Amino acid sequence: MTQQVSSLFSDNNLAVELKDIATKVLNNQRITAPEGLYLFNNAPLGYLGILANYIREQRHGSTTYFNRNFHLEPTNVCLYTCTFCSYSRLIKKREEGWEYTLDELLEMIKKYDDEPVTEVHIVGGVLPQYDLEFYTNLYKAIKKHRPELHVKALTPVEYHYIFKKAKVSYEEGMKQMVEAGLDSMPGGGAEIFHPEIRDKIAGGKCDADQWLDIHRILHQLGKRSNATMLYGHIENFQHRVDHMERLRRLQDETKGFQTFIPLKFRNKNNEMAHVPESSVIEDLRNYAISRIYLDNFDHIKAYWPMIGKATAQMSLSFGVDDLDGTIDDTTKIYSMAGAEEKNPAMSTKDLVKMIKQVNRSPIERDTLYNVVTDYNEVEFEDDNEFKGYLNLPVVQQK
Ligand code: V47
Ligand code: SF4
Repeated sequence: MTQQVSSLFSDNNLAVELKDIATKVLNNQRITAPEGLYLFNNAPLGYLGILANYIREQRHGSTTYFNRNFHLEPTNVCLYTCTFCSYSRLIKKREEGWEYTLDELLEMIKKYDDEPVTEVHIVGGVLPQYDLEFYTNLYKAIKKHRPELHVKALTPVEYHYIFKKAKVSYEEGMKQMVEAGLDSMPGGGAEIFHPEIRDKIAGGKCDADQWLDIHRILHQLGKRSNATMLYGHIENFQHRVDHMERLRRLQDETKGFQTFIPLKFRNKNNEMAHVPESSVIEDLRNYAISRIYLDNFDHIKAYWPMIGKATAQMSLSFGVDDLDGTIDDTTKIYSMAGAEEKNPAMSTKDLVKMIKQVNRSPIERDTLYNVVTDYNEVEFEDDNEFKGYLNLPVVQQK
């Protein structure tokens, strides 16, 4: 037990319920859904940080993972009308959006030929011409051109639509995708599973069971995937616990999820602009509770373009052990929604420095968490010049 953790038990003001939860965490016991809800309603940030950081350091020490990827977004025109989405253009306004052909997408892939990227993350809107044939041909073409590039592509939202249109079962459809070159699936499209919220913000697209079924099938085919939760809008804490509970159950069954990525709702340029965004405190509490609740997930990831670099640095003390780093401004999802980072590009050097500045150990990984480069021994010549992102005032020593 660390000094910080033992301080929780000697705190006479700490509720007995919180001490009981801390005891469970120390004994590697799973917390229940009511306990998860209790944390959301009652736990102070400091308490959550101590427990989540304890779990993070037990599992990963100070290691902080990142990978070098780029995004490919075939289209931003979409049949669906999710109220939180700032990115899509409705079919009736499709001239304002983009719809790339297979050849255009391959040209984009080729632009990275000389870059040491290990993964392409493909995501976009849902449209009839982007069908089973289109995506199997795209995956095959990518693999033919650059076989070692990991294809992390689409979500159950797209696959559900594609398979329904092609009149194939989820099993058959996912088998064809994997045979064509799909290596893993990103975590998007999960939003909030509970129908009370899902029907209001993401009506018409695949429901919770369909989302989970498609992940289950991919896991059964021996592939891995991620999971997200879009939080901080019209959902309440019960909906967040319900969301994590459904993920935890599937993970018990398949062990196929690699990382959980909480996605902070951003309110610019969408139909939910009137909904205020969550505070940084709430963001950190949410990371910490995710780390405590999802005991069968190896990793918790922060998507820095969305929360900003300073919050990303702080998240590394609240359960997060993985940062998503894009090497280029290749995703528009968050800049269009009012995210901190208008051009979410950071060089590997800057990402490494950002991690080292908060005394964590940067490791570049591939998609499956194999080590690519250990940056702990690597020093950059201008290390001392780095001022960091927190912009803390200089405290004069007396
Ligand atoms: O499903 C859309 C979210 C997701 C907004 O698996 C918004 O490695 C906040 O899933 N405010 C897509 N969020 C992105 C995604 C993702 C990102 C990084 C890494 C991985 C991974 C997956 O973006 C959507 C939706 O939940 N989103 N609009 C918005 N206004
Ligand atoms: Fe379409 Fe995805 Fe936007 Fe929903 S979140 S409108 S499915 S692009």
